[in-house]
Amino acid sequence: MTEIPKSHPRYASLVARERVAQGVKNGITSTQGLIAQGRGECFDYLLGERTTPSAATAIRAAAALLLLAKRPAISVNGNVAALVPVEMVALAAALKIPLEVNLFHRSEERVKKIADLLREKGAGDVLGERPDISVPGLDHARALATRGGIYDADVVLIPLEDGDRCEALLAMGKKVIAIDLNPLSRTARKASVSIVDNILRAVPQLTEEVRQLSLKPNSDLQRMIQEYDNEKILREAAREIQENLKEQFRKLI
Ligand code: PTJ
Repeated sequence: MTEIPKSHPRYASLVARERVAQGVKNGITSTQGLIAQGRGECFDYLLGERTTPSAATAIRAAAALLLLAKRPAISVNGNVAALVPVEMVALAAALKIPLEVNLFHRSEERVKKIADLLREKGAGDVLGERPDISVPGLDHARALATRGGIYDADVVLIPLEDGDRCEALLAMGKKVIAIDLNPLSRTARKASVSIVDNILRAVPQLTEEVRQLSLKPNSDLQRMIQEYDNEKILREAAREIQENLKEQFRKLI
């Protein structure tokens, strides 16, 4: 990996790039994952590379939803595994649930490499290597699922995904939590809770919220979910981008 000095003004962004590039070299991330990372970087730039107030609200609602779920599940793809393997293991441990590998550009070799990486980072149970059922309505490999995992879950966390599976999981009656820097993406627009933030910042924050909210009574969490309005959160995310751009252009012009 290229050594990035901590003093570099674009340290976090360059480290993320290195992780995804290394993920491709190690056979964990698809080559298409590089393009997805580039698109994400662009939206992060528009957001001002920070967890905005609307994203913080969505993260809190997501934590409440995961804690109230009877069977929550977490999906991991090649970009997620490259960027935040340790952090995903910590989130799964805080919720006491397995991680499930699910890929769009699926190869059995890549599924195994990701599952091995997660186990190496401390994951107890990793699903996805032996899918035994399909999510209805999808004609691609993302349909593959595991009974007892995503297939039977009532709440599913799907970071960095295209919109198809989000819609198919919703059609199965599940609640879906997305992490996606693009507030205009199909996933973000359809999800029950859309966290418009970089996964690097969002997942540690989500784990922290899970730990804190687990100390609260269920009635408090239920109230939080009742009061949560995802359309309003997306409108706020759009406004936060607008405000940031106005400020940046004011400096430029
Ligand atoms: O490993 P695979 O085969 O399952 O493939 C994974 C990718 C990400 C390649 C696949 O799911 C894909 O093509 O996704 P899309 O359609 O490019 O959507 C990914 C979304 O995640 C885009 O809206 C990006 O803006 C967003 N994104 C990219 N990087 C980040 C991100 N969101 C949060 N944090 C990021 N670091």
